[in-house]
Amino acid sequence: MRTILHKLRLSAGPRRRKRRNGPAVSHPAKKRKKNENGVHSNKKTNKQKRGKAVKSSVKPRSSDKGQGEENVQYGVNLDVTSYTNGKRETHNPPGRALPYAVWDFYESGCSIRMLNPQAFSSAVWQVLSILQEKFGSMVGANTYLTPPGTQGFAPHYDDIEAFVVQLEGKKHWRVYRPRFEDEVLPLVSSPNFSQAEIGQPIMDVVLEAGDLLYFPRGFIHQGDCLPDAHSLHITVSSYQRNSWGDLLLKEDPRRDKFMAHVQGLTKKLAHFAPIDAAVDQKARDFLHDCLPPMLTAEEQASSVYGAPARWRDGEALDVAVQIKSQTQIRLVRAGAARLCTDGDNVLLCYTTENSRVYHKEQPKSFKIQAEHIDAVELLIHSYPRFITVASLPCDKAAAKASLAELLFEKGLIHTAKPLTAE
Ligand SMILES: O=C(O)CCC(=O)C(=O)O
Ligand SMILES: [Mn+2]
Repeated sequence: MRTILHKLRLSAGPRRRKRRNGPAVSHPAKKRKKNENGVHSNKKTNKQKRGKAVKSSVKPRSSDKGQGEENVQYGVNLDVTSYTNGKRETHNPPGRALPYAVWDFYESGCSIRMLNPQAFSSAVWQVLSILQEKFGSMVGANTYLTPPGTQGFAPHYDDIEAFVVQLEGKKHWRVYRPRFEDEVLPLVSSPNFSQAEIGQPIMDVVLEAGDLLYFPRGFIHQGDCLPDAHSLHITVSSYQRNSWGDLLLKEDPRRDKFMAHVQGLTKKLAHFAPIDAAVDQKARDFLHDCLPPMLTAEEQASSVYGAPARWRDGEALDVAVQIKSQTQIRLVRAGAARLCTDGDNVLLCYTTENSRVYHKEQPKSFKIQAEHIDAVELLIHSYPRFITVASLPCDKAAAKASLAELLFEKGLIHTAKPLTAE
């Protein structure tokens, strides 16, 4: 990595080596997996799995400078790619990538992708290790070096959250929305797409050194170099295979047991979580927000507002309206009242005394005696049916009558027929 960067800086203009026409095709393209864009993988290569791993190259900062010390292997640490006339090719020869040959590829118009720069640069290692701690997920990186006027990769999406930082030169980026629902936040990277498959970009920008571009996994992207500038960028990747879906996909014999346990706990949670209290609070807020019910003329006439009580000659007349045990009653409206618990008390919260001006009145409620609770519940659930006072489930007839009178006075119930004075 150091070697390449170093040389690039020294030779900012085109190199004077004999150039091939177009991308280097003299090396046989290595056979690749179809989906080769998921290159931020934390998976081991087959070579590493076999134990013939690339020599561990994480070294102290001072040794980053050592030229030619790192064993950079094609296909493991570095890819040589091109995308010309809609054709994406990889030109990795077998074996070790030596600067001389890599620069020759670059001069021929190929892009150079370094797959794990953190293993070669302590600066990258440091940044990634800090991000890894902050994100709480694996963080990886690739660097991409692209010659002027070329493109090294076909449009594709990756399976990682991508933070593209432009390090040198410029790159023209086009970013596209996920095309289908099942490509939103995908679990795996895409194959290469043709230009016809991807639609119109939602972002078309040129990044310059120091610029940062973020796109979530699933967003199709392609980057190309303008004729006047090369590009070097690093893509920092995070949250690869880190979703709940990935957790559920883990195959482990203990998974079923674990899932059963989680389900059991989730059910128990409903018992312990103060869901009822939360719903009560929400409902009380709503009852306070409500307009008072607007009664029809008949409803008015059969409610406290139409009761015959009046004042004459210094005396209240017809106060004792006759609610009898056979009087049929119902709430004035569904939703005009709700039983809510408040510590040890049960309150009836109601809307009938609300103002037509928002929150002009305080929330209205009153305490319901234990002997009345079931009866209020029945009234609420019976709406729109009328029920007789006698059918209220209170132990004593007096309790039935006192509840009916209380609710009538508050304007919460009305009778099937207007009441008359005794
Ligand atoms: O630079 C390019 O051509 C593509 C880079 C890319 O796909 C990436 O950074 O994820
Ligand atoms: Mn990509």
